[in-house]
Amino acid sequence: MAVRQTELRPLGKSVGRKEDPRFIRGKGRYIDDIVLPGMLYMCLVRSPYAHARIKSIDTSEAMQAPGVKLVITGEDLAAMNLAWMPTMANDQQMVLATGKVLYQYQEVAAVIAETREQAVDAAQLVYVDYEPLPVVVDPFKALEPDAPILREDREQKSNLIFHWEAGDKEATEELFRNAPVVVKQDVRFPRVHPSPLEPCGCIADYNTATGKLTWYVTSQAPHAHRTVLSLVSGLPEHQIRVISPDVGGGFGNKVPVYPGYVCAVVASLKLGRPVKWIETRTENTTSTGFARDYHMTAEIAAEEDGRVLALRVKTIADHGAFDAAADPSKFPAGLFSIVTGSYDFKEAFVEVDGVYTNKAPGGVAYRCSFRVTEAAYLIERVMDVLARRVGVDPAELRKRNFIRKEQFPYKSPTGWTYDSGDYEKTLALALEKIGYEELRKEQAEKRARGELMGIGISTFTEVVGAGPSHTFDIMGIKMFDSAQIRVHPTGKVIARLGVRHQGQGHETTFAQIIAQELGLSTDDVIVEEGDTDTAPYGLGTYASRSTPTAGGAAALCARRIREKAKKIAAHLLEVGEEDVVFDGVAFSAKGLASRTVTMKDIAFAAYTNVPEGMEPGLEATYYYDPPNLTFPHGAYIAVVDIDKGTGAVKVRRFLAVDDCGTVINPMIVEGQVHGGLTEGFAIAFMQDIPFDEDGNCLATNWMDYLVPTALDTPKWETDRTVTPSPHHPIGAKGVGESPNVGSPAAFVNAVVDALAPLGVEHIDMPIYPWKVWKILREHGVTE
Ligand code: PCD
Repeated sequence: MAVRQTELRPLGKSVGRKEDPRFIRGKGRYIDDIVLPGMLYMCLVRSPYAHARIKSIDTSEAMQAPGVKLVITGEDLAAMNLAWMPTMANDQQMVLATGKVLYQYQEVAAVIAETREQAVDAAQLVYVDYEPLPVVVDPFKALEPDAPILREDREQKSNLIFHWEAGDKEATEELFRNAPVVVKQDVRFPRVHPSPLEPCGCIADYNTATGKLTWYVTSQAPHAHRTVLSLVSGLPEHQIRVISPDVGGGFGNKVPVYPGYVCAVVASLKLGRPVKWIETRTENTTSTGFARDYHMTAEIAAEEDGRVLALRVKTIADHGAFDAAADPSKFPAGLFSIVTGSYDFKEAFVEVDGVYTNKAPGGVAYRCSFRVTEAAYLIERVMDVLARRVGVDPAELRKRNFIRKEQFPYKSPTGWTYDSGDYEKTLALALEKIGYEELRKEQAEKRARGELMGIGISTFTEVVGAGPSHTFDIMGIKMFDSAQIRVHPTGKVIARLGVRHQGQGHETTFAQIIAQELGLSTDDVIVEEGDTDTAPYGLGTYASRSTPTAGGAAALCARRIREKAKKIAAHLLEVGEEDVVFDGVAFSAKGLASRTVTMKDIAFAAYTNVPEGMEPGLEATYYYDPPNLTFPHGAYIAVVDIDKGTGAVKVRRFLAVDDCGTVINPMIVEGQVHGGLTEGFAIAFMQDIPFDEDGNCLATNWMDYLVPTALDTPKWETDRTVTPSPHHPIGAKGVGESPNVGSPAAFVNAVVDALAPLGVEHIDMPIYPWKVWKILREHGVTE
């Protein structure tokens, strides 16, 4: 049950969400709700081919169509030096195609007209003459010596984008040579899509009189977008104001800068009128930031009893036509090297090869700190393979291999320093709560009767909260975050942060942190994000980084205010500053509890009655550069039953025990977990974006790319343990991604466990009923 917003000391309470009244009543203000006077609409012309030379583009008929103001092609952009733009991963990407197209649905021309319908109609009248080229959709084939080289702009000798390694190769080989047990498994993480309810879109509004561009965009990282736009367009940064209004879901899809954004800006600059561009669902699914698409091979070297020694991983990463993953620049494969997970491996060696193919660009961190999901899925899957090989129960195998709580801060063989954790405790709670022993008994009885029941465990560790800035940057922009707090004379507060929520509830949780530190209630604090003209610089919301970074900034910023408040309190109480105590609600004179002043009294005094020589006012800004990332963990258990006739998997129970350190708002954390589990469930059972060999995308909208409904979704059970982060100002770790990161392995492990009596060791996601049915048929279980 949610508690009232007026309560004091709100940290750790399920305060009702401040944003809900407007979202629930349809009063949110999303990008397409904004209508400006004189606004034009843009529609993009896209390629039907996955790889083709552009022989010519004829825009004359489109230009004559009713309402059309402008048609832009790649050649027009080339004349402005804007045909290509940098991606956030040190690659470059075509804005509008020149010379050739590299994936189906690639942006080829932009048509701007008075109405949306006119723009859509006129786009049909742009005639492009294509000469098809050989298509490569399989990343393994793309690496073969005779494969066509896709990126002619890069002087590449092959389609390899990068080769990246972590860990100690020699030491790992050595342990493998002498290991009593070695298991090996190929594991695919399919290409999936973040699919926010609100697709991408923007309005570019250039004022020819002031020279100022106001860019409304559904963005997870408004400041970073402002800087990138300034660098790409040459417009001075202070003449660009980015406003990210309410965001209808982000999930990593709204981190990159897309070609449509640049075209809308160019159109507004040229026409001096606001230009709106909103994607359709198909445009979103086919051309913006896909995720995953990792082909991984893992080997574990272990003792006979299942104690692990070393891990070796080789991965082919399909990045599509441009490397547009928004990864920190030192990490071409993101934070994938967290792949040793919760286990005390002595050594590990990880390799990733990034590859170009004729698919839309991406590799974005869909509810994932830059490839952490792939890593967690892989290790949790192969730990089960090992358990089966050595004949040890998967829960017991995990316990034998956990990093123990005394080992924190723990240095992993691939170079991470885990801040804190108590894996045994979290798993023990999960096993007890789900009734593991009884479930195993039930399973044995069912197996004896030929029924298929499975139990799957995932005890993952995540790494979230990028910075710190000494290691993390995006395009050279260092990763920290910020908060600015202004206390008004009546004790009411406006706080602005450098991040930008998309439904996570920052208006409530960050108000809770600030209210807690200042002795106020969340009612007294308004949190505002997303306007670069008002908010301090920050890197945005993704990678579960807002709480670890901006959450830390909010606490420390409030403490900065409290320091000044204490001085004013001393003045009001007529005692020395050292004699003032704060109990979370009021300031009082030591030993004189009856003489108190509240933050409200102090706020008023800050503007009317400050001690002599003190600067009036009560506000502060804090840029927080965290000393380390935070490492949340969890123990998830899935219980499934498989229908022998149809191969359908029913998730009977799912328990998620999460540990994200200090919890700011338990209700919001539970909501985050429910949402992420629903996505993990969809990934495990129903989502993939396949291509045919001509590069035609076969899942272009929500009829083919399935999004779970309330009917499909299992009932989620949740619980938690609390192991605070030792370095975070309030001990909190991120949590938003954990359920998406941790759950796919639990589902798949459960299905494989159910099918284990048939000798099944692995099934690749998505686990469609027909895949299971085929296995059952091959084994004569079903007709
Ligand atoms: N929290 C609390 N406590 C703790 C932690 C946390 O309370 N300890 C809470 C906070 O404050 C917020 C939330 O919870 O409110 C979350 O957080 P985080 O974890 O920090 O995170 P962020 O940063 O804020 O966010 C991000 C995430 C991500 S990453 C994603 S995908 C997703 C999630 O978030 N997205 C989304 N979730 C969500 N939700 C919603 N509603 N929507 C969306 O969109 Mo990426 O990378 O971008 O891919």
